[in-house]
Amino acid sequence: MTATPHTPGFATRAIHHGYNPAEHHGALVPPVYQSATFAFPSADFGAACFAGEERGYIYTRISNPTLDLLEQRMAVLEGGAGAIAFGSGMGAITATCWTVLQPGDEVITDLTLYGCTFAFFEHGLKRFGVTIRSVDLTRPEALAAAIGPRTRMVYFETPANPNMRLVDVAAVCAIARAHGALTVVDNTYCTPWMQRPLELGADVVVHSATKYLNGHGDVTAGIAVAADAELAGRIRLCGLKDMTGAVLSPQDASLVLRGLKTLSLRMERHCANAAAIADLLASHPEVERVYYPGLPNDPQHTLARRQMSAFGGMLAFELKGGLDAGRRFLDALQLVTRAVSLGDAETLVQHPATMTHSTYTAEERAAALISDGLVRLSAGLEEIDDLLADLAQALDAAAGQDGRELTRHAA
Ligand code: 4LM
Repeated sequence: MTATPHTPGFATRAIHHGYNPAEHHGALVPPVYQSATFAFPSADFGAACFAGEERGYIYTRISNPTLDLLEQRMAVLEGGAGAIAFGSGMGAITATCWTVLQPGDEVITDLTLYGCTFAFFEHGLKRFGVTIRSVDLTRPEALAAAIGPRTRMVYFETPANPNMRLVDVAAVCAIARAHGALTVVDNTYCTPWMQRPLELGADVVVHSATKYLNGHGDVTAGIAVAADAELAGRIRLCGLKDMTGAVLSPQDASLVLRGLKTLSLRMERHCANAAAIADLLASHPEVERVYYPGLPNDPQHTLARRQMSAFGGMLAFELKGGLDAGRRFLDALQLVTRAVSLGDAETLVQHPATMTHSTYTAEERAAALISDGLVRLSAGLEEIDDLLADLAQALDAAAGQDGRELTRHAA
């Protein structure tokens, strides 16, 4: 009787997949191949590599052994056929689009996108003859009504940055596929630890690896993972090599590999801290509304339970005092850090309308359902009591109350 082969779990793969120390002089930590170019053993071998007849490293803008390991690990964690590493999340997004889009194509996006992704589509791609149409993808029937023969790509984030809108990945992918369109999902907020869009029918997943995947705020990086090996190959040779050149440095790839080793542990803590912060905010009299899919009364709680295995480390909220109260809140914080980006060990708070989403005009922001008073929070890894105390005193300051009184009703 032969034993069924054991499939390693997520955390094990994030630590071990694709690397055998015995093949590297026993080095426990994968070496950094800090080399831009690679020597060919002969002219014929070099030519064969260029022709795609031999598998060999040529030049780091195409591939590199350290990047290769990161790509293999991300492909297996997302359940894809191939991954391509980039120097930033925007590199991954733009390279994917440059690979598959032609003038005359249409892209359907959700109403809400990260600010620079919106700017790339709306102020960038449009100049090259691509039509961008924003549709409320939280209602799959709206996509079914809007999609047409020119629609080449459906693109969204779930949860969306910054207002936490959730899109039903399986429903949207099914409609896109039936119309011959590719679905590209930005999985930055979730990471494959808690959501795997390729398993729900998406064609490409993109990431800002700057965020949770690296997790330590010291690298900008991006990843695209394709369900199909042929598409992954085209994104590498067209989108990365020729169209953007947005290559990740081997040193930075090794930092992302280090980050991946603790992804599971970190995500558990990010999620637990976010849940406790959401509870504090939801019960605070100065808070108008909390956007966090883990709250049982959140309109998208059921969908979150269906397609995510946890509720994540991100949330957003509006204060009763609007924009002015938000400014007072941000300025009163002492431990929680005022900064853009997300997924770091430090809890970060920022104001989308004047920071990450200031690429939108006021009208565009209103259409994207991003209110001027919205505050976004990325729950870090600090002790939760310290975070709750700082947030409570800042909420009190935002309301113009005395700090000690405030802390009492937050308890
Ligand atoms: C931020 N975000 O929100 P690079 N996709 C998503 C993102 O949140 C981001 C990118 C792509 C923020 C940066 C300042 C959902 C970035 C772009 O920054 O190019 O790695 O990723 O605070």
